Parts: sequence; structure tokens; C-alpha cells
Amino acid sequence: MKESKLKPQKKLEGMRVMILGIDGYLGWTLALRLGSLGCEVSGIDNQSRRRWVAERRSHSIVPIENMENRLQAAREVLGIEIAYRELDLLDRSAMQDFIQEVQPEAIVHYAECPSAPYSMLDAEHAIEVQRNNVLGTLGLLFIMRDVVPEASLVKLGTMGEYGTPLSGRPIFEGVFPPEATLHWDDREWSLGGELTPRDPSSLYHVSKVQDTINVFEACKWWNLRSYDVMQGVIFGVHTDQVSADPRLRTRFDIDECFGTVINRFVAQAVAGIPLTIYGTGGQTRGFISLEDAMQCMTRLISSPPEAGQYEVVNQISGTRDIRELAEVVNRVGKDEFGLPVVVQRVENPRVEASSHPFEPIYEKLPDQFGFESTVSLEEEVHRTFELLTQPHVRDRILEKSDLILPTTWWSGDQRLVETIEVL
Ligand code: USQ
Repeated sequence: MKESKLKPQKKLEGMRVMILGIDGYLGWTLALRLGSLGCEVSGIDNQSRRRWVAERRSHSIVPIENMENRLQAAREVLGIEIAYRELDLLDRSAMQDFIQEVQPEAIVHYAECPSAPYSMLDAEHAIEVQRNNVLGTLGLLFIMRDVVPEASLVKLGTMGEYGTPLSGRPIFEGVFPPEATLHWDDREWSLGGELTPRDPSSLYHVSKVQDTINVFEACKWWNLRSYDVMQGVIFGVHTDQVSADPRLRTRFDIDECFGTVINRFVAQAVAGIPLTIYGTGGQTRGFISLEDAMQCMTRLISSPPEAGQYEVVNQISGTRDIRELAEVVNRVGKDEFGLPVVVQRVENPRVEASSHPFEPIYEKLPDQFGFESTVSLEEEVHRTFELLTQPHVRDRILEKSDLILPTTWWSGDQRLVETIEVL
């Protein structure tokens, strides 16, 4: 029998968890899930995601309430009380006071700008993304050192930190495994425990790499403890809590900066816009549904790291290339919703390999934390269609349909991509 490597789990009931970025796509969803599991949830947000999306002239196409109404609905529908403060992570003194007051046992850090294209718009946006992300995390590490050194930090990184190594070597979970060796000039060394190389694919992804190094060192110097979560591309709309009432829905973006690829494809299919495969569509990525990602985060929170432990987990439930994704959305849209879906290839405004080997290792979450995916890509795409085909949501997509085609080129150009081929 295989020896169980499962880590012991703490009771979530009554655990104090603070979520930074609690108003976002992930933050709000996690708050409701943890609240319904009995955690004492607190959180901060400076509303910047709403501002960034509005600056790009877009909106969440699934209507969402303001924070006050969200908190009220959580209370009414789920019986959850959330201690919320509107606050900027970079306001260190206010942040320190709030952490001092709450004494969280775990801090989930989602308070970053998540958009690669937004970071590549121009110098101003690149600087804003790196300032917000890198300095926010850095300040947080000092506050944790001084106020809650025993708390665990569950920090959102990204699979995009690694890039897509053309050698085809496995993409390990952050550090090389003990058996990895380097052969060179007739000599051999162990690489075990060293951070693996990073090759971030945008200035946003660079900010996450900088965070990785800051958190890694802080754990060494100050005995802090952290899980650094390399999450793949997220998609979907459902958890039991956000689906419980329209006022509890989480945001859903479809513009070129803040919409991720599967979510965009479903919205495009609903609006009758040909799906936008960038380039050949041979780019392969790791993906995870919203519901599965929430399960992973819950498991990480309930099995905290040891003092001084810095551990990376690759948080994906599978890999696909972009063409395959378009095929799934096409099939579900046509067969299950009767939509006349069209798929196109457009110029790729990004600099990324168009076909490449991709072998991510993602064993820790299932082996050590007990993660099991509960939703397939097809099922979650179906649930997303169900929500997006509702007339009021469809109308909100159509209102923003001019924001679907990308105009942000990694080269610095600002121009609409052209269609290469309708498939
Ligand atoms: N893509 C298309 N068509 C589209 C949109 C995207 O073909 O309409 C392609 C892109 O070229 C890219 C892939 O789909 O190859 C993923 O793009 P994306 O915009 O869905 O995701 P990305 O920019 O990589 O960033 C997203 C999140 C980010 C997170 C990252 C995880 O916005 O916060 O860090 O996914 S990962 O990609 O694994 O690094």
C-alpha cells in the first residue's frame, strides 16, 4: 500500500483568516466559502480592480453589488459575518493596525493586479502594476514579521512565472527536487532545494517573480511561513455560495486586459463574436476552475506550513492548448445551447512561443493536501454558458463587445489585431 503523504489538517471552524483583495473574482468567492465553513473571515480591498476595469471602459458582465450590499447579502443568505475594511495594502500603518486587531492565523494575499496586457500598455501601467504588486507584498512581509510572525501567508503567484522552457524539462513546483543534478564539464552537482529558473512572460508576471524571491527570503530570514501558489489560468462562475443568490455573484471580466481566455471565449460565443485564438493557438497552459481553486486554497489554509517553511504548489487541474479550449467552447455552445459559434485565428499581440513542450508537475496539492478536482472543463463551461446566456448578462456583454479584440501589443503598438483565418 502506498504510504500516505497527506499533511494533518487543522479545524477551519473558528480559524481567523484575512483575505487581501476580498472584493475580487477570487477574493469574494473564497470569503464566502471560508465563511460557510465556519472561519472568522476578515478582509481588505481598495477597490482598485473595479477602477482598473472601468479605466479600460469595461465592467463585470455579471452584475455585482457594492461591498456594503455584498456583506449584507452574505449575512442574510448564508449567515456569514465578514469583518471588512476598505483599505490599501500599501497603507502600511492602517494595515498594521487592522492585522494587530484581527490577529489572523492565515493571510490570503490576492491583492494584486492580475493582468499581463494591462502591465504591457505603457510605462505608467507597468510601473503601477509592479508598484502595487511588489511593494504591497514587501510591506506585508514586514508587517507579518513584526505583528503576526506565526501566521501563514498563502500568496497567489502564477504558473506564468516559469514560462515555457524550450528544453522541455519538467516545470517543478518552485524548487528542484532532491534528485535533480547538474552535469557540466565532467562534474556533477545536486540542485535539490534551489529555486528553479523563471522566465516570466509579461511585466505583470515579472512582479510575481519578484514576490517569489521576497517571500522565499523572508521565510529564511524571519522564520515566516508561506505557501506560494502558482495558479494556472482560472475560469468559471460557480461555487455553491456565489450561486446561492444573484447578490452574491462574483465578478466576471471579458475585456482584453482582465478577462481570461476561457471566460472570454464563452462570452464571445454568447455575443456572436468569433472566438479569438491568438496566433496558432498552440500555446499550452495549465488551467483550473474557480470551484477547484477554492478547494485548493481551503486545503492549504487548513494545513499550514511550519515556521520558516517556504513551499510552492502548482495549482492546476490539467493542461490544454488554446485550440482545444476553443473546440470545447464551440462544441458546448453549439450542441448544448444552440449558438452559432464561429472560431477565428487573429494576430498574436503577445510575445510567446506558439508551440512548445509543457510538462508541469502538479503533485503536491493532490498528494499532500488531498485535492481532487470536482468539475471538468466541459461542465464548468456549461455552467458559464448558463449564466452568460441570461438576457441581462448577454446585454452587458453586447454593450462591451468593442472591447473584445485586443489592441495591446507587447511591442508597444496600440492597434487592433487582424483576423488571420476563420476556422
Ligand atoms: N489567449 C487567446 N485568446 C484570447 C485570450 C488569450 O488565444 O482571447 C491566449 C494567450 O495568448 C495566452 C493564453 O491564452 O497564451 C492565456 O491568456 P490569458 O489572458 O487567459 O491568461 P494570462 O495572460 O496568461 O494571465 C492569466 C491571469 C493571470 C494569471 C495567469 C496564469 O490573468 O493573473 O497569472 O493567467 S498563467 O497563464 O498560467 O500564468
